[in-house]
Amino acid sequence: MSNAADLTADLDALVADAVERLADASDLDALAALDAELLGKKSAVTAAKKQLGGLDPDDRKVAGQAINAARTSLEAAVAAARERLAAGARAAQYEAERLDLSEKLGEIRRGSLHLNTQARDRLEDVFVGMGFTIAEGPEVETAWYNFEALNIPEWHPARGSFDTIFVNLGEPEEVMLRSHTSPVQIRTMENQEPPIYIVAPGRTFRTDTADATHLPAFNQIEGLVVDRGITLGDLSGTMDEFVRAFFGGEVKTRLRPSYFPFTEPSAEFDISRPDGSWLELGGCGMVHPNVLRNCGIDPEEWQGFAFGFGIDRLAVMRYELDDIRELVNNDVRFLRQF
Ligand code: FA5
Repeated sequence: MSNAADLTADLDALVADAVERLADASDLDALAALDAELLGKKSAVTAAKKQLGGLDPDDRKVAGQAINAARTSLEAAVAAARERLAAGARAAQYEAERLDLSEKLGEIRRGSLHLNTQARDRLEDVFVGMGFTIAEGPEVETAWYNFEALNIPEWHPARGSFDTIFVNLGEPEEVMLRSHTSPVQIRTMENQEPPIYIVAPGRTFRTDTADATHLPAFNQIEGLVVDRGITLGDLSGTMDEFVRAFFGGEVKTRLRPSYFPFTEPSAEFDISRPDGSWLELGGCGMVHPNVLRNCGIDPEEWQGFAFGFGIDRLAVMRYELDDIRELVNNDVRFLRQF
C-alpha cells in the first residue's frame, strides 16, 4: 500500500464492484460465498487493516477511517442482498405450498330430495293449504293403537289382512311395527278436543313381498276430520280437491265400496293411470262410532271422516314410474333425474 489516498481509491473501487456482484447474486448460497470473500479473514478489507501499522500516523488515521467506511458499506450491501434473496425464497415457498381453495365450477353436482320426500312435502303443502295441521305418531305401536281402538278386536279376521310385523316385546303379538298410520287417529283424538283436522304422514311396515306395487316398508298419509255435521259429501269433496291440487286436472278418481272395521261406510279410493287403468291409492270412510267412543268422543255430537293413502304409490303416479321398487333401489342414475 503506497499511501492513504491510493488505499481510499482502491477501497471505493472494491465497494463499487462488490455492490454490483451482490446485486447479481441469485441465491443464498452464492451470497454466503460473497460475504466470506468480501468481509471474511482473507478479504481485502481485513488485509488492508493488517497493513495500517506500516503507515505514518496521519495516513494511518485517514486509511483507518476509509477501511471502516468500506466495511460498513460492504456489510450494508450484504444485508440488503440477504433481505432481497430471503424475500424471494419466502415468496417461492408460499407459491409452492399454496392450496387451491377455489371451486371447480364444472364439477358441482347438486343433490335433490328423494321422490318420497318431495311427494310428502307436496302432500303436506296441499293439506295445510286446505286448513289441516300435521300430526305424528310412533313407528312401534301396541295392539291397542294399531288394532283394538280402531275397532279391530283380537278375534277380528281383519287383523290377518294387515300382515303385521311383530316385535319380540311384552305378550305375544302385543307390540308391532305399525301396519298403517291409522293409530295416529287414536293418539290425536286422545289428546285433542274436536274439531280436528289433521294429516299424519309416516312410515308403515308389513310382511308384504316387494313387487311392482308393494314394498315391505312404505309410507302412508293418514287424514282425520272430526267436527259437527260432517258427511260423506265432505269426504268426497276433500278427496277431489286434494287430487286436483296434487296432480292437476287430468287424473280421474273413483270411490269403490269397501270394508274397514274403523270406518262405516268404507270405500277404496282409486285414481286413473295414463294408460286408463286404475291404481288403488288408499282407503277412506266415515269414522266408526265405536272408534269415536274408544277415544271419549260422543258420536251423537261429533262425526268424522278418515283416509289413508300410500305415499309411495302417489310418487309412482306423480313421477310416472313403472315400478315402486325404483324408489328404494338407490340407483343414483335414476334418482338424479328428479
Ligand atoms: C289401510 O292401511 C287403512 N289404514 C286405510 C284407511 C285409513 C282406511 C283411514 C279408512 C280410513 P290399506 O291396507 O288398503 O288400508 O292400505 C292403504 C294404502 O296403503 C294402499 O291403498 C296402498 O296405497 C298403500 N299400501 C298398502 N300396502 C302397501 C305396500 N306393501 N307397499 C306400498 N304401498 C302399500
